[in-house]
Amino acid sequence: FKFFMKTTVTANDYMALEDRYGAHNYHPMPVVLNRGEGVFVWDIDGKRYYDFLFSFSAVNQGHCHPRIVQTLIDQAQVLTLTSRAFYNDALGEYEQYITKLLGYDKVLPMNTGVEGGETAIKLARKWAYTKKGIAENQAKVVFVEGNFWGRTLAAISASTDPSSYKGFGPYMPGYLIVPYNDLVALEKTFQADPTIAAFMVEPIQGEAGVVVPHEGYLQGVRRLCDQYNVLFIADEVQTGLARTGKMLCCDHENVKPDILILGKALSGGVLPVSAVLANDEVMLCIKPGEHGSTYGGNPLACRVAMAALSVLVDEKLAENSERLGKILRDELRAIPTQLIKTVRGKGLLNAIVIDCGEDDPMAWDFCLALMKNGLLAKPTHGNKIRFAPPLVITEEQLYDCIGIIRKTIAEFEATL
Ligand code: IF1
Repeated sequence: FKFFMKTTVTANDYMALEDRYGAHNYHPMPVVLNRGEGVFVWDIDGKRYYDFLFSFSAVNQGHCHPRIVQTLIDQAQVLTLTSRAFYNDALGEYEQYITKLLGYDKVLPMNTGVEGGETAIKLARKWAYTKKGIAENQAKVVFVEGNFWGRTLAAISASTDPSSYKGFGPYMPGYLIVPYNDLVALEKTFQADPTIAAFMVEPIQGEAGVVVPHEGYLQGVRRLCDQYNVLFIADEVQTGLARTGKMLCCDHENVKPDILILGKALSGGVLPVSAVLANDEVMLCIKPGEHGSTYGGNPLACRVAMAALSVLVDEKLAENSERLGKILRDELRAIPTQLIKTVRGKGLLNAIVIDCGEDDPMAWDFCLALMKNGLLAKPTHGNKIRFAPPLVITEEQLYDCIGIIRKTIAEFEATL
């Protein structure tokens, strides 16, 4: 209908359409996708790609997982939204399922990841005033340098990345920033200020370029939070749900956060579904009428989330992620090249750092070369490229991808 004057519609037409009518808040790779299945996506010309960005790690279960999609269709034909003004027959079942699976008393359902973060901070503040005895409006939340938890005003107020926060002030008060992966600085901060309600952190920093803290960091955070009566909030929106080789990234250090935030893969990429989990001591600080969301906890989302979680369990995707992640890092490190400075990650949440400056277009150009050879990835912060394939990827497919990466590096270096 839009293209009625044209006989053939090209990728450029679709890109021009977005450029003309959509806000310019993204700079996408020049590829127009129209189909996805498992580890693959296809562009409008029928070319197939391995998706190594995996919709920002939201599609752990693979694109259009049949069981998740069937659940979506079945529930969509019955009941989609009731609002929380009434009970529905899916929410309680889902709440029981996810809390038993992850070992928390209660869950608060939201939609996007950033709403999960907002919810966690509201919970922490309420807890600080009602349980910790902090004076009204004095509660602080501590974040780390390089944190990323979304685009709302509360989230960008915590950001140390000018492209996230600059030009959007004034900012949310009551925040403190400490360096990442630094327990000494964290303890000093806790010591100096008795009005701290919570410390919020990603167990591995995603947007910052897959920054993995030293072993023992999360245990240290747990110990300091206990010692200073500060809530430990883990943002596992990106690291959770089998992405790093365990159901939760915190499981690697056998650490249990007081508040856990999940999103992204909680729906397997079909709907925005997020969740905040906590025990009663914290969760019951919020009373009826004090927090909510039109779509949070809707029956469609609940059924989809149960299906998405059960796929992770039934298909042993954490184990697959752990095993194939090791192969991927070993193989990438074995490539004889000057192009890659660092390979890092856990499970199938990985990144390579290209040996160039953050303003150098080399990583972007390398991603274009990967794309030409059938693998989609996108740089972040200039020179870091995330390699986060779907967790349903097989060993054979992974070696196929490593072949593509090797070949692309060889071709790319020949042009330098
Ligand atoms: C964008 C990265 C991925 C997140 C963590 C909360 C949220 C996110 C740890 C908010 C969101 C996104 C959003 C997307 C880019 C992206 C991203 F580059 F930042 F690192 F996935 F790889 N906590 N991450 O990573 O979740 O509200 O978006 O559902 O452009 O904002 P959301």
